Amino acid sequence: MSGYTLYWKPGSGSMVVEAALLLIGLPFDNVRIENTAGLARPDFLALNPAGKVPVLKLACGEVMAESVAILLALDDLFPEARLLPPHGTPARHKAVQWLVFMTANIYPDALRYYYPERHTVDHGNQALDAIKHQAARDMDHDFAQLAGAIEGPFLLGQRMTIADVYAAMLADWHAPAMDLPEISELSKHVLENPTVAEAWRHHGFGT
Ligand SMILES: N[C@@H](CCC(=O)N[C@@H](CS)C(=O)NCC(=O)O)C(=O)O
Repeated sequence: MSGYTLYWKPGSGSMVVEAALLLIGLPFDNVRIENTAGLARPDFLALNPAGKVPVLKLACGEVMAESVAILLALDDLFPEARLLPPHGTPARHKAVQWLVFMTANIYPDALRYYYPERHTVDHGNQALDAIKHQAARDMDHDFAQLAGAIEGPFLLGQRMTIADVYAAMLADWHAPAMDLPEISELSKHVLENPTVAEAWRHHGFGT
């Protein structure tokens, strides 16, 4: 084994980290966490006090959380896998810009949509529906911006990067995004990659 360990949960954002590890060709151990109770256990909180996946333990023993930070670290460590374009290029800057956009906007919007009760002290149906409604509207707005930046079929044109896998993952959480031709085309091309498709299936996406 390479000494890498991925802590993951089905249906979660750990999918993109698993896809990155597979694209690099790096063997890794899996620690599957079933539910929120598993994320709240002291041994997991010792790894990530936020109680969230993905978490990746690196070979040197370093433990990382935050999906985009993990992807950037993997790209630094394994540049030959070309998860992202080379440092110092406009293409890389664009990919990183949109990765940050997605993790800072679409990902939290999706969490608000799926877990509205975590975002209000009022757990009445009306309050929860209002949160979900606004989160869905925000995702529509965010995906429209992302779609406008896609060169086609991938964000940067002909070559897939890990930013495309990230976008496809988030689009799977928000079905209306697929009404945008740029997003549905990107997702279709991402899933044509058998390595990404393996992580997708393993995480129970698209079911
Ligand atoms: N900003 C974090 C968000 C991670 C996150 O919120 N992960 C979710 C799963 S998609 C989680 O673990 N939530 C805790 C829970 O389900 O209780 C990242 O990009 O890694």
